[in-house]
Amino acid sequence: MTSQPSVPFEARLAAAHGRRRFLEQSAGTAAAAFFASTLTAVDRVWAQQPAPIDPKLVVHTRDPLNAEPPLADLESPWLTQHVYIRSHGTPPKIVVPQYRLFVEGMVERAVSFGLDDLRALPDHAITATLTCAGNRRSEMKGEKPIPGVPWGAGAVANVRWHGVRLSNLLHRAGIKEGAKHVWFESLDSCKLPDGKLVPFGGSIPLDKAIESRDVQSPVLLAFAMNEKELTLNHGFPVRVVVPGYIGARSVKWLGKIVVSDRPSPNYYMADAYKVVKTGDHEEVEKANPILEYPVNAAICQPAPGIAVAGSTIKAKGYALPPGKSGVTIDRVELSSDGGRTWMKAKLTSPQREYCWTHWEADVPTSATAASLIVRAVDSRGEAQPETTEWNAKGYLYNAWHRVALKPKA
Ligand SMILES: Nc1nc2c(c(=O)[nH]1)N[C@H]1C(S)=C(S)[C@@H](COP(=O)(O)O)O[C@H]1N2
Ligand SMILES: [Mo]
Repeated sequence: MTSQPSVPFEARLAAAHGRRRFLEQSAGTAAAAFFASTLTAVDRVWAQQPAPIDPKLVVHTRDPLNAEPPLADLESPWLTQHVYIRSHGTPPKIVVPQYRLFVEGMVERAVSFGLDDLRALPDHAITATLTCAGNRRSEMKGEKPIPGVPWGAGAVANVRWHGVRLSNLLHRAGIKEGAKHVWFESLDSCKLPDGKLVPFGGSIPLDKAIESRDVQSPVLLAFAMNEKELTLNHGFPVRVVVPGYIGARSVKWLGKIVVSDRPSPNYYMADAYKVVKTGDHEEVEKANPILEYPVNAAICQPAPGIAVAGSTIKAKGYALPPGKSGVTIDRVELSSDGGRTWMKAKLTSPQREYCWTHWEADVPTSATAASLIVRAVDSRGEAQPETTEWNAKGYLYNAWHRVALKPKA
């Protein structure tokens, strides 16, 4: 399992990452010679370049990189073209021929895969929405200011993912009796509050990772998003995609999978990403790690502060069903009178499990209307709540989304 990647594959990678342009600029006439030289040298050069950032994204922090698109860029298309980036540390330097993914722990045989080995496995694609547990944190107001990236409602992306099924690798390794969890460990390096450097990691229950009662697991090891190679910022060369779970469980730059009888002890599983009131050590230790995300919706258009003009206002946005197998968006409702009366929006995209749905509406609006409000209801009849209880880390905010209007003078 140590074959060298072929030249066409290398050329595709170069194109996907804009490396060709970099090489032409920096090496001038030597570019062609550079391309003919060894793959290792080329990849090393690429890996040391700062990863390009989608210019549409609004950057919250540069190091680590955290950025989200303006909401206007999320009202369409269904497959997100401007995908938020949430990184806790520094992306690794990946040298493609040396890359290996290890599978170990409670398995019959520890195995490892090069990138070509992974690509030779049966290909699988899924569409799933990735969303950060901190999405909409900036709206959460309460007891104390909340530290962390002040996300708007743009830390969400619906993506067509291409790769191989996690269960395929697990079955190749053979899962031992008593195994209950699957850990993922990254190749990146993140600085913890105490200054220690650790790789990002987390885990999912084995039930989510393999098929049960003939239902295939949706969990994917992805190489590509929306038909393009993953970029470095999104986890090149391989990332996990766990449909239905908060983004933190979809580990980027995957280096190791460990099968275990307990959840991952990684900081981002055992400490961070929990809903807590005080954040005291004891409370954090007792709380369960967040897995599924809740039902949510946001208005992408109009932008806040728009003046009320006619008798209706055109509104567009997204609605996300909760991350439960088989649950979809049933309806989306809008109100311009503070939630007294509601009208139904038109759903304008597919309604699928693990995927957001787009909606639009012409909302009847009186001259004195001060806000537009949206709420989504899922296929089990559960509605997005009017409020979300404050929590110290600002996670899972899914209260009705409100956009302020400027009433007619
Ligand atoms: N290795 C690694 N994986 C990671 C992270 C990270 O910092 N390092 N961030 C996680 C979080 S919190 C989210 S929301 C998603 C974001 O994925 P994206 O940057 O591709 O949008 O990646 C997850 N996987
Ligand atoms: Mo996240």
